[in-house]
Amino acid sequence: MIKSSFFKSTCILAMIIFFSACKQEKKKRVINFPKTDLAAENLIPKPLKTIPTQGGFALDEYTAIYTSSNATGFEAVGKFLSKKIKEKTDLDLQVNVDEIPNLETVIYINQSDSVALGNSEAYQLYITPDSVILNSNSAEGAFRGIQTIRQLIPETSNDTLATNKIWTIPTGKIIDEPQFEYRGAMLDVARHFFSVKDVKKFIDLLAYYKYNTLHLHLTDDQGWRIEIKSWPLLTTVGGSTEVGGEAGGFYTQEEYKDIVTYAAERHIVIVPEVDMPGHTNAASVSYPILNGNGKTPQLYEGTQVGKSTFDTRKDTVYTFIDDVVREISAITPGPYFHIGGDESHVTKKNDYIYFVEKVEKIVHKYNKRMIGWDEIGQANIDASSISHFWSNKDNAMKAVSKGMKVIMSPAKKAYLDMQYDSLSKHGLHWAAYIPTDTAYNWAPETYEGIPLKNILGLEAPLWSETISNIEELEYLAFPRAIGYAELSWTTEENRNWENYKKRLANQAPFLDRMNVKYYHSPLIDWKKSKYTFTEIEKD
Ligand code: TNX
Repeated sequence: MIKSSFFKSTCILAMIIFFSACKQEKKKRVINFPKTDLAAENLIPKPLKTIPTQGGFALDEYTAIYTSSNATGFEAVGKFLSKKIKEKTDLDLQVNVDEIPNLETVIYINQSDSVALGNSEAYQLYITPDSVILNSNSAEGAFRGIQTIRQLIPETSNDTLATNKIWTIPTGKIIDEPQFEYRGAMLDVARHFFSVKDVKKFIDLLAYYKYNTLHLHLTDDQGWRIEIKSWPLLTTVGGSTEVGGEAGGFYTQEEYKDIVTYAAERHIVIVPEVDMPGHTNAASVSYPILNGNGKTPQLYEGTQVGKSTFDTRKDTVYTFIDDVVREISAITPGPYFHIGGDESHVTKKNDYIYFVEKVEKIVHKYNKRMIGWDEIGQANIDASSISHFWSNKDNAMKAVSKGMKVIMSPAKKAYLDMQYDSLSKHGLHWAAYIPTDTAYNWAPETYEGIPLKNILGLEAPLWSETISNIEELEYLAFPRAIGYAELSWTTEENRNWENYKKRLANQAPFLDRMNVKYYHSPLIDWKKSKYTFTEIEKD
């Protein structure tokens, strides 16, 4: 393996030298000195170590991409980078081709077993005037690394001085790896349904900031959004409406698989959530036998919580849950299954505990690791299960005492559906107002004394009571989701609001080019971009 990859690399190098020698007739390029260095930069999340050198790598039509070809997923990472460079610069960079007559500079994406790259998402980037070398021991790490390359490519070329268009990347070295293994966002597609296209756009944006998880809140009182073949009424009845009374909707299993694949291509894992035993009105309207609140369930288009519950003492309920967990697990390659478990205000405490313990066994039967909102810490569950801390510290601490890991989503700091301030167009404020600086200026590492060794990572949930389309989603999620990306990747000593603020301001051209309707927080001196609204619309 190692020998053959060494041989391949040597051949590629020989080819590069050979082709470089054959390009005399090409016009001389003039490389502008880069305006920024690696440290001043646009990079979010901030890398672990950045060592700038004085110089520039010329990205232009004579650049090619080579990847390890015998390591799983590397060529796909190279192709993804090429596609993104095309979208940004209109350059067509060839990937792993044998013949490039005028080859001048190379981006090499290389599998490396180096000990320094023990974390599968770690990568090292060496940028010199002739080459960009990205090393990682897995395609996942390489994928994180190419986001750094994307962010280093300037939005505009220096075509005024050059005979051909050149995008100058500052030279230097970056050594990087994430602090937390779980870096997630959540989208509530139950209160308002979001199309596959919307979810994919959200995934694209998350990938750019090195997120690795998207949690989909697939069911709630107002809607059931995932096809379950053995219980068809869940979607035809339970998916037929949403908050405010619009038509609702649901993902067929094929559509869900499409989302999962799209996310996997971006090294993002989908975490499916079926919220229970509360938040189950839509399921109980579809199949009243499941209902445990003693009332006749009816479709619900409001936004109150805590009124529904499954009948936790009925066998049929567990047969139902077995089918649901089985069908969803079969189309979910990721390791997690989220059972919800929040705000079951009309489930008796004993029934709640009995329920969570039984459902944990079902989740294990289908080889998934259970996640539940922090209330599940009250049950006697396994150390492998994960507490999703959103409001109750005592519950999270109970989980810690069982040796469980915790995902940090404290509503006061990390909820994307909280309003920025009292003037915000969308959002709620029951937990807090969360302006852009408040969202950034806290430390998940030490929040409420949850021990760092128990923290699996951070997740920013976006509940959708007040948003019903992608523009509204973007208004609440951006720019705050960019800050949460940094909180979960970058260590505390490496974070600083004043420095982050400048890097965030530099995201405007990217966000504009992606047609993201982000909240123009007055705290940020947003960089002007060349894109006008109509140009973006044409894309
Ligand atoms: C609380 S957070 C909820 C959700 C709401 C959200 C609104 C949690 C586990 N439950 O049902 O949508 O507040 O901010």
